[in-house]
Amino acid sequence: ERSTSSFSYSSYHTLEEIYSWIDNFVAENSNIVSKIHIGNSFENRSILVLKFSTGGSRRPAIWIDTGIHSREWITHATGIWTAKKIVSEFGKDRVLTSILKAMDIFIELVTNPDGFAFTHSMNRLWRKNKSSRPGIFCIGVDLNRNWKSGFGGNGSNSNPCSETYHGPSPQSEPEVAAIVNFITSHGNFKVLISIHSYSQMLMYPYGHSMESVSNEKELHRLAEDAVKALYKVHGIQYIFGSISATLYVASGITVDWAYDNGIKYAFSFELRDTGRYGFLLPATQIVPTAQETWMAMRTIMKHALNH
Ligand code: ING
Ligand code: ZN
Repeated sequence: ERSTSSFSYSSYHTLEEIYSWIDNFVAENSNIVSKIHIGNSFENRSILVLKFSTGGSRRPAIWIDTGIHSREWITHATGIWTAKKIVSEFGKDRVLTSILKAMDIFIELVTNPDGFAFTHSMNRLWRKNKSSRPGIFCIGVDLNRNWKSGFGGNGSNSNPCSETYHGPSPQSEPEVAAIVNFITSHGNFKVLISIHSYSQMLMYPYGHSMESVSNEKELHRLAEDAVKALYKVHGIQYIFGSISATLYVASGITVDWAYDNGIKYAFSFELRDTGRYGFLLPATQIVPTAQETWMAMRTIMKHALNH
C-alpha cells in the first residue's frame, strides 16, 4: 500500500498490511499523529502505539487497545477505523475537538502481533500469545490473565495448555510488560478502553472478584449512557455492568490492573455479535460495528474530559 486512500476499511487485513497502513497514516497526518515503538513481542515483532495529540506535554491521556486476543479480528478493524475517524473528525466534531485540545489519545492496534500473524498463517482461532518456555510443551499465555491485579486468581488457569493460562508470573509476557512500562512511566492516563469480541457488552472492573469499585455508580451510569449512544447508531443492544457480574470472574485482566493503578475510567468492550458468527464476523459488519463503538467511546471520553 502506498497511501491510506487505497486501504479498505471494510476488509480484514494482515499484520503487514496494518503496519504499512500505520506508516502511511502517520506520514499523512503528522500534524496530530505519531507512532511510538513501546517494545517487542516474544517473536520479536514491533509493538506499536499511535499517539493523537495537538500539543502539550504529558497531557491527561486516553488508552485504547485492540487485538489482545488475536482471533478477535473485529477489534483490530474497529481500531483502524477509529484512528481514521479521529483524524477526519478533528476540527469538525466539537466534542472530539475539545477532547483533543485537552487530552492525548493512544491506540495500540495490534496488542498481540505474534498471535495475530498466527491467526493468518496457521490457526484462525488462536487466542493467546506465542511464548514458549523450556520444559513446557504447550504454547502461549492468555495476555488478558497476565496482569498483576488478582494474578493467578479465579477465572485464570495455571495449566500452560489452557486457553486462559496466566503465565509464570505477572507481566511475564513482553506484550503486557510493554504496556505496563509505557502507561506507568507516562503517569497521566485517565481512561483505558480494552476491546474484545464477542458478546455485545460494555464492562468495568472488577473481574477478579465481586467486590465493587469505589466509583461503581458513576461507571454504571456512564456505561448506560455509552450503551444508549451505541444503540442509537444501528439499534444494536449491549448489556453492561461489572465484568464479574456481567460475564464471569476473570483474574489478571487489563482493566483491573488499570483501575488499581489509578485509571478510574477503565472499560472493556465485547463487540459484535452474540454468537451467530462469533469471531468470524463478516467483513460487511466492520464499519457499522466501528461506527456504533465510536459513539460509545466518545461518550466515555467526553465524560472523562468533564470530570
Ligand atoms: N472474553 C474475555 C476474556 O478474556 C473479558 C472476557 C473481557 C474478561 C474483559 C475480562 C475483561 O475471557 C473474551 N472474548 O476474550
Ligand atoms: Zn478477548
